[in-house]
Amino acid sequence: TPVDATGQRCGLIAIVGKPNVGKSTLMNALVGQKVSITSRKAQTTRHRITGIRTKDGTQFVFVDTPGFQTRHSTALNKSLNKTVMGAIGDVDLILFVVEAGSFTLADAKVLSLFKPGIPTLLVANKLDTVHRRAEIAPWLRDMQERHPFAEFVPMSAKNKGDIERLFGIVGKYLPEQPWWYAEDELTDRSEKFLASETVREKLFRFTGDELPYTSTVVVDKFEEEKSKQHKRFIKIAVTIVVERDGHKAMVIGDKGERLKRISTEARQELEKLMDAKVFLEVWVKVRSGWADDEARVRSFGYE
Ligand code: GDP
Ligand code: K
Ligand code: MG
Repeated sequence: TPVDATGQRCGLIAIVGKPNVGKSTLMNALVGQKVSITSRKAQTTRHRITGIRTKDGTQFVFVDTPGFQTRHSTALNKSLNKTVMGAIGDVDLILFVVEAGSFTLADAKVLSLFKPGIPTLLVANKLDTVHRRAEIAPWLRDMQERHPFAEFVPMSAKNKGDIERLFGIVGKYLPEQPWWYAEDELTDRSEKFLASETVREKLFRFTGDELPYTSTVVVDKFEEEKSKQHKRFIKIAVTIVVERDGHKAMVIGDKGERLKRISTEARQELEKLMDAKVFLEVWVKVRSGWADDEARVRSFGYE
């Protein structure tokens, strides 16, 4: 590794783990609240970069892996995981996130995919929810036997002090090299892209494994309105495109309950991400069905 005269450090850190362990929460906490600032810079690497934070002479480039699937070994899931693994194939550090005190089959499957040689930290997240703290030490010893983790970081992504401590630990693993991005760049993804990804993530979370990954989310409208009262006000309309009637029913749920949940959670997350008021409209459409089935179902972010 060439030593950089400026003394700058910079590197890629993958945040990996099964769904719901707190990867996105951790990501947001690490990148800071204003991930809304986007860059028009074309993607110069093969990596799926979602968040950048530059502090104390070090540029941390975090790679989020939201789509990691472990339950079914379908061809699609395999290819999805391959993409994820490809993206983290040459990172400087892996943050393997689990819930403190827990290690399930799904966690084991994710862990089994790691290539040897990349330093991996065990981030034992949600420590705040662990009531029996005495059980953490024996659990950590057990984890030590499962994988040669470089370090163990029991923490809570919701605790600011823990986040600061994590920066100190992660920084040591990043090589001395010039920064890749400007100091104030926080993501290389557009807000429009973030909108579709966020809805897609909620869609998958709330429909479980039944919904095929062939479903997509299309952004039909993304408009920033001029507003004197609010900080920013963004109107977004997206369409969830599914293949069959049955899938549409699945997305909409009983009395529209599921679609409402998807859109509400997506809107709340986008408001945080973009530091703005968001009006989100979510439509569901069957791509290859009867003309009658094109009847659209609407769900508002504001009730
Ligand atoms: P992901 O699917 O791995 O990206 O998980 P999320 O970041 O979406 O988090 C899943 C849930 O866990 C959310 O309800 C979070 O608020 C919650 N969560 C994440 N980190 C923590 C933590 O440190 N403590 C607690 N109590 N909850 C957390
Ligand atoms: K998530
Ligand atoms: Mg996530």
